[in-house]
Amino acid sequence: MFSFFKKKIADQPAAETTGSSTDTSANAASTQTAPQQMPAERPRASWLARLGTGLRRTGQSISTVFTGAKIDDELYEELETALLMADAGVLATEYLLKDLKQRVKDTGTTEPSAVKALLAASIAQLLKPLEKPLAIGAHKPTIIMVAGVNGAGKTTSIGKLTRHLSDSGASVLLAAADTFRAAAREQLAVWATRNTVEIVSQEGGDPASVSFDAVTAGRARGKDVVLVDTAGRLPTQLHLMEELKKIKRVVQKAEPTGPHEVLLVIDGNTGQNALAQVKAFDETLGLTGLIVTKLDGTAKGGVLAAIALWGQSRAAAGSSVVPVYFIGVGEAVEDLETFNAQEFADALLG
Ligand SMILES: Nc1nc2c(ncn2[C@@H]2O[C@H](COP(=O)(O)OP(=O)(O)O)[C@@H](O)[C@H]2O)c(=O)[nH]1
Ligand SMILES: [Mg+2]
Repeated sequence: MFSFFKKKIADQPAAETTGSSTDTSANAASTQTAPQQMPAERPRASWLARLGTGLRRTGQSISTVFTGAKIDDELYEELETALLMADAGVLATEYLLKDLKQRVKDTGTTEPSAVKALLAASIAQLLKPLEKPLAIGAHKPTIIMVAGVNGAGKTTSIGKLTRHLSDSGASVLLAAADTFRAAAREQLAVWATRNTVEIVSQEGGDPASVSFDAVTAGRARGKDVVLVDTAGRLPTQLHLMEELKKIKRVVQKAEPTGPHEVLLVIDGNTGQNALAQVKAFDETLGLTGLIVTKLDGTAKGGVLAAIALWGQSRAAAGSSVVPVYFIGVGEAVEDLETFNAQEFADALLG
């Protein structure tokens, strides 16, 4: 059993302020659809196949460690190297090696090939706290702000999410708050047309004011979800990080309970730098979740282990873990799916 989104039904439905809209929407047919029913089930089996293919490069070098004849120091050393090469990071690598050795001892395993399954279990357990379904429906609209560096896959992921949301019966409004490049606005507009959802966009507009307008319009039109696309930026570009804060503040002004989700999109190829990005964006914005893209074709998918270990330290300090809501293994709409730790570990070492 699988559902793409977890839907909470609001205690009190949000008040509808106005009934009509006059803007240039891609499609006016997407009116209020209360997300009462569970979304349709997706073909998870074909996703698992794509996930396996996507993670092949990261998994291959780890898997070869287990082709030897015996479990010895050399095997563990090779595994250490493979995990570091996969960008699991020093701390997560140490953690996994220690945990694996304990599992080998506890189970009395003597075959290297059997150690691979133990590693899969160890990885699955480490990644498990990162699993969390994105909840839609507790607020109407649920406002989701999306940030990240240039080219991480923000706009594409928003497009894919829009499709999944629409398919599950939620009405979506897109906010083209990446006003930096005209092409970015157009790219989002293409996704809006493709998914027949409305978009709020402004030529030469200010990102905060576009966001404000979109949230206001989302409320007025009774949308279930407002997705705010933002321009790419590096955490070191302080004025641009300030701009993100401003967008968040302005969203809050338009809807005091929002934004309900602040997502960071990270490129799986980024390796250890991805963790630095997560920390920096979290410090500025207070992240509620992650989308990890481009896990296909990368040899650095181990970064999820590094993120999980960071989550452990946060949890130990009393903060909440920043979950991985979705992972992307390709450019097609079906290549973005919910993150599942067991599936990920199995696909990695399968
Ligand atoms: N292979 C692969 N490409 C992706 C994935 N997600 C996004 N892309 C590509 O990455 C490029 C940048 O994506 P875009 O959404 O424009 O990034 P943005 O600058 O963060 O908005 C585009 O060519 C996307 O098609 C993914 O999961 N796998
Ligand atoms: Mg973009």
